[in-house]
This record gives sequence, structure tokens and C-alpha cells, in this order.
Amino acid sequence: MSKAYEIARERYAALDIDTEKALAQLQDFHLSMHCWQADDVAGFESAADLTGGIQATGNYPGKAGSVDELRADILKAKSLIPGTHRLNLHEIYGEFGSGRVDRDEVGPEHFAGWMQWSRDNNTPLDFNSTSFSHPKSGNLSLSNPDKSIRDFWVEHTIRCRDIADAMGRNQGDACIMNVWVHDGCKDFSVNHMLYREFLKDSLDRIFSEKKANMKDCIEGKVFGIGLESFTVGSHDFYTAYAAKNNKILTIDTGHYHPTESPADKISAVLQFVPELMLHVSRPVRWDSDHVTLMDDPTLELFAEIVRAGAMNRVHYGLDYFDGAINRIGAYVIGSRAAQKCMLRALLEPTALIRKWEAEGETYKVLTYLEEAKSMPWGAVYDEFCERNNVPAGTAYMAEIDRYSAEVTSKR
Ligand code: RNT
Ligand code: ZN
Repeated sequence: MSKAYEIARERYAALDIDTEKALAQLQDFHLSMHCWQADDVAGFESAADLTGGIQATGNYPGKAGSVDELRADILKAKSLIPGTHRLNLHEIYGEFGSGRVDRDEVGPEHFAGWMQWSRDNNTPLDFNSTSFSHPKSGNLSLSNPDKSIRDFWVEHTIRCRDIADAMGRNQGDACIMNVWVHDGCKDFSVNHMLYREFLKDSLDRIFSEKKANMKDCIEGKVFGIGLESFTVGSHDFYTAYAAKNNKILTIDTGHYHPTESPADKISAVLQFVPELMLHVSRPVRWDSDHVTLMDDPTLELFAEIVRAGAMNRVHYGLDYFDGAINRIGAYVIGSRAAQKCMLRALLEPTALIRKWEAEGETYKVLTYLEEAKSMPWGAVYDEFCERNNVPAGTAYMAEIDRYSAEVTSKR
């Protein structure tokens, strides 16, 4: 135990906070690392461009080009992130062999290798259907007025639920499957009602069969690139759908209006939906999917979860894809930042602050919130790293640089 940690433990104890308890809670806090930071959302299905209103920018060398490279990169990143974590896969990351497997033909067999990997590496899997980067993606998938295209995507998503169910069975723990579709319009449309009726109907068909080993979550957003004027799966649409159908709602922190607070949605929607999935990201001016940092919106998000007593009702996915920087570094920075935000939430003297709030002593509420910022939480995080045999502080950079020199730069 380091001297710095011992001092931190005493300082927190004076506020009635048990750092050992916080460390145990942090050990039980599992991120769902998104596989798609490793290769700029390319996947292994085809060489098709990334479409569907999202874009990865940057050309940093060494992105993963095969399933083996992707697995190696994920394991390297995981070795520099304390704790145990999950991996979140998209359908386009299946192992399809040499023949083409279309999206309406995919099955658990294409993820048998991943399930084996999941067991071998103690890394449970989560899953996503993939509506983008395909000749049938267009602007509308599950809400397309053309029934044959709609049916194609319904079939795809039903098959993805089978895959997720197989993953959940394999790992003895529910696989969380996200449905996000890019459907929208670049310009004015007078068919909002029609498209939303189709989307609702498609979702009803997709979710009609109950599955024991997976859970569904649905993700809305404000707009996609090239689809700026209208989004079929808006937040109102999915929040209402999730509340009515008892589905998990996905909150992607990059998907809201700039002054809207994703953190404040936690206690609002948890009154009506069973659980939440997070896509923790960092929007810079728009849904730019920059690497997650320990910034104010993310701190507030995790603080709201802990204050709500909802730690176990939330799944902690990450969702960013920055092709401009070292991709292993991106995983390590973003994952550790999310953990720091959670740790700081766990170390908040909430009971004391609530007492001042109840007494109407607002200046004391602010005093405690302000002082919490300069408490020695960093020493507690370093202790967490050390107990997990992961380098604390900046020491992980040496290993990332070595891996770049020996592995990714040779690709
Ligand atoms: C897009 C959504 C979605 C994707 C991933 C790749 O705006 O955030 O979650 O980022 O599925
Ligand atoms: Zn997302």
C-alpha cells in the first residue's frame, strides 16, 4: 500500500467515506469495450466504405486488418486497463470465411471463434446489429417503405438476436444487444409518420420472440451525417418505445443537443425503463466520437448513476472511434477515464451533501462539491492500478510505444 494511498484513505475517512469499499465497487465495475476503435469501424465483412451517417476521421497507421490483429490489439489494451471488462462486437466483425455471408444469412456459427475467445480470455461479449456499410443501407433500413428492404433488415436483426442469445448462453451472463439504425433524411420529408410507423412495426417483429440469454437495448440520436434533417429513431421515439415495451434504453453521450445533459436523463428514464446501456463518448461540437476523457459531462453522468443508486441497472459501453491517434492509446485513455469518473462518483460525500441540501444550506452543498474535486482520488486510482498489476500514471505509454514499434507499425 502506498503512502499516498494511506493518506488518501484517512482524508476520505474523515468524510465518512471508505476507500476500500470504493475500490471493491470499482473492481466490480465492468466496461463493455467497443471493438470498433481498433479499426475505425471497418469490420471484416467487406471493404465497403463506412456509411450510415457516421464517420471515422484520421489516418493513424497500424489499424487492425484481421480478426487476429483486432484480438491482439484488444488484449494489449486490456492489459493496460485495470479490472475485468467485456467486449462489444458489431455484426460485421464475424468470421465469415472466404464466401460472402450476407446480413440476412448470418448466424451464431460466424461468432463461434469469438465465443471461444471470450471463454479463453474471460471477456463476456455484447453485440450490435449492423445497418450501415452495406449496399442495402441507403437512408432507410428498418423504416424503409420498400417491404423487401425492410424485411431484409428485420431478418438481419432477428438473426443478430440469435447470435446474442448464443453469446449469453456461452458466457453464462446475458449478452446486451444494441439496435441502432441510421434511418433518416437529408432534407425535408413529409413522411415522418409513415417512417416511424414502419420502424415501430419492424421493432415489434424483431422483438416478438423472448430470449433467455440476451437483453435488447435501443439507441436514438439527433442526426447523422448526410441525414441532417430528420431522424426516424429520435430520442422521443426510442424513449417511448423502451418505456412501453420494457426495453433497455441506450444513452450515447454524443447524441444530444449541445446544452442537453445526458447525466440528467438517468433518474428521469429509470423511472420508466428497466435498465440503461451507455455509449460513453466525447462530442466535440457534434457527435464526433472523440476519445472519452474525465470531463465534466462524464463525471456528472457517473455521479448521477451512483447518486441514483443505479450502478447495477446500467451497462457501461464505450463508443468512440478516433482514427487520428494511436488506437491502443485511445482504448486505454478512454477506459481509464471512465473508471476515474466512476471512482470519483463512488468517493463523493453524498450523505453529507444531502444533509446540507435538506437543511437548505446551499453554500455548504457547493463547498463540499467543490472540495471533492481536489480530494486525493488520484492516489486511490493509482492504488487500484497497482492492486490489479497494471501500471499507474503515465507508465503504460512505454508498453504502447513498444507495441507500436514491434506490431502495429509493421502492418
Ligand atoms: C452511431 C451510434 C452507434 C455507432 C456504433 C458503431 O451514431 O452511436 O452506436 O457508433 O454502433
Ligand atoms: Zn452509440
